[in-house]
Amino acid sequence: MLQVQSNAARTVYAMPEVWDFRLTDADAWRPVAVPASYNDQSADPRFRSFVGVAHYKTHFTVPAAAAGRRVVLRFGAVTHDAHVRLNGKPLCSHRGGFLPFEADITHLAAPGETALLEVDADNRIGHDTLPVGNEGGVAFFGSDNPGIPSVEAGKRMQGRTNQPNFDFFNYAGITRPVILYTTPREYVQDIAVVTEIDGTDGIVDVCAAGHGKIAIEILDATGARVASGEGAHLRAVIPDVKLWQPRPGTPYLYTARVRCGDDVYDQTFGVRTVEVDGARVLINGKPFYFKGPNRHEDAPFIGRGHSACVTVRDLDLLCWLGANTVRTSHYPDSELLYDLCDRLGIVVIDETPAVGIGAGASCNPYRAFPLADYHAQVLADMIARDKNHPCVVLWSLGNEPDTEHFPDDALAYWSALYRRAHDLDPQNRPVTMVCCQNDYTKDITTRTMDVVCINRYYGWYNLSNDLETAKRAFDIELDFWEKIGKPLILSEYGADTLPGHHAAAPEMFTEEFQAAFYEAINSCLDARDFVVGELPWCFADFDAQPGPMRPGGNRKGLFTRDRRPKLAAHTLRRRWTFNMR
Ligand code: BDP
Repeated sequence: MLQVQSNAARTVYAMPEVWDFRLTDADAWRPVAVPASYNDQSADPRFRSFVGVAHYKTHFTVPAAAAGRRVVLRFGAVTHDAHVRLNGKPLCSHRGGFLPFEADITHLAAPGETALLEVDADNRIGHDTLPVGNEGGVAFFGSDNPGIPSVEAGKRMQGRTNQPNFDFFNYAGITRPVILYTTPREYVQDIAVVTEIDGTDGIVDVCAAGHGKIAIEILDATGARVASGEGAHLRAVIPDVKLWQPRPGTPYLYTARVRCGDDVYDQTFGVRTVEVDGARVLINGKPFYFKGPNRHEDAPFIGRGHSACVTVRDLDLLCWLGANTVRTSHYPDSELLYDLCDRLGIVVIDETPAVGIGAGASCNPYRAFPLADYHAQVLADMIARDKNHPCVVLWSLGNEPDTEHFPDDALAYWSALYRRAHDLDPQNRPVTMVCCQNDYTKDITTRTMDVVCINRYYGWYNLSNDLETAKRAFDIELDFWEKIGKPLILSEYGADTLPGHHAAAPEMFTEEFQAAFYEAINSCLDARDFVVGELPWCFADFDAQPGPMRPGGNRKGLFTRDRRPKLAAHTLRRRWTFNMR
C-alpha cells in the first residue's frame, strides 16, 4: 500500500484533531485527541482497564474541490480491530492494530456535504489476535487454585478477558493519522523498486500498477532526470551511482516518479544491496554490524500514538548514541519512522506484531491457536507497506514464540512464514524470527533463519546480579551458535534501572549495574566474529501491564520515559561512537 502523498496531482485534507469518544454506549460523549491512544487521556481509571469496543465519532466535509476526483479515507492504524461507519452505514473493517487500511468513499460522501464518521476500536486480545492474549479455558502451567501461587488461576478468577501475553501496555484507539486524500480517477496503485549494484553503476527496476497509461522517470536527489520510459516497468542503469549507505555513510535517495493518466506519485528509493554471506550480513557488499536499541512507540499522554515530534526526537537520540539500527519491537511502526530512517541512514529491523505465540501455554499453540492464515496476511501487509524503504534490511516474523515444547510444529509454522516473506518481498531481504531465552538445543526453528536473533537476559532474569557467571553461561551458548555457522544478532539484552539510583558496588536496578551489564555482555560479543549485532533492550522506559516486576513500567530504557539518558546511554554512546570494532 502506497503512503499518502500531497503533490500536484494528489491533495491531502486534514481531519479533526479532536473527536467525540465514549467507552460504552452508557457513557457520555467526551473529547479525545486523534491520533493517540485513548488510555492516558483521562484520569478515569476505566480508560486504562477497559476491555472491549470503544466508540469514536466525528464530522468532516469532503471539500467541494474534490468533485470529479477519487476520494479516499485512510487510517494509519486503529488498535486492534476497527469497524468504520460512514453516515450510519458500514464502510470497512480491519483486523490488527499496527498497519494502515483505507476505503474509497468517492460515491459515498458528496463533495461539499458534511459526513458522519464513526469508528469502533476493539482492544480485545486472545488466541486469534496479534499480539496474542491469553484466554480462560486453556490450561496454563500452574495450579487452578488461586490460593496456591498461580498467576493464571488468579487471572481466571478476576474474569478479565484481556490477558496480554506480552510486556507492553495494551494501548488502544485511533493511534495513527486518519487522512482524507484525493487522486485523479486514474491513479497509481502500487510501486515496487528493486536495485542492484554493478561496479560503479546502479541498476534500478521499477514495477508500477495503476488504472491508466503509465510512465516512469528516475530522478536523482537534485531532481535531475537519470532515466525514463513508457509503460509499467522500467529497468535502467544509473551511471556512477550514489549508494544508500547506513550511518555514518551517506544515505543517498533517488526518486521513481510514476505517472498514471493525470496522477503522479514520487517513490523515493535507495540503491543498496543486502545479503547474508556465511556468518556475515553484507550491505552494499560490505560486512555490517547492527548497533542500536530496540524501541517501542511509547510516550507520556499519547501512549502508542503517532507523534512526529517524538519520532524525530527519538531518532535524533539514536544518532547521538552512535547507533545505526533500530528494531521496531514488537510491531510495524508508524510510517514516518521509516521515512526518517531512510533519510538518516538508520537500518530498520521490521517486525510483525506476532509477539508471545504460545509462550507459557501448556497446549500446543501451533495446533490450538487459529493464527497461521492471519499471521501470513499481516506479514504480507507489512511487506506491502514497507517494501520500498532502503532502511529496512531484515524482516522479523515475530518475537519470542514458544519454539521449544513442540519443536516440529513450531518449525512447520515459522518455515511457512519464512518462505512467504521471501516470496513476497521484491527485494528478497533476509528473514529472521526473534528467539526467547530458551533451551536452544531443543529449538530447531531459530537456526533455520537467515540471521539468528536471540534475546538473552543472562545476569538479569537468570544469574541475576552475577555478571561474571552470566558471561560464562553466555559464552557456553555462543559456542553452540558458532557451530551453526550463521550470523547472530543479540536482539535483546538489558537490565531494569531506576534513574538516580546509585551504588559504589554495581547492584541490580542501579545505573552502575546497567552500565556494567552492557560492558560484561559486550565483552562476550566482541570475542566472536559471527556476532553481527547488538540491540539493547530498550531505547527508553515504557509503559507495561502493571505487575510486581514493573514499577512504573518496564525500566530497562537507556533513557527515561521522558528521554533523559541514564549512565548506560553514555557507556554505549562511547562504545558505538568511538570504540567499535
Ligand atoms: C523480552 C521481551 C520484551 C520484554 C523484555 C523484558 O521480548 O518484550 O519487555 O523481555 O522483560 O523477553 O524486559
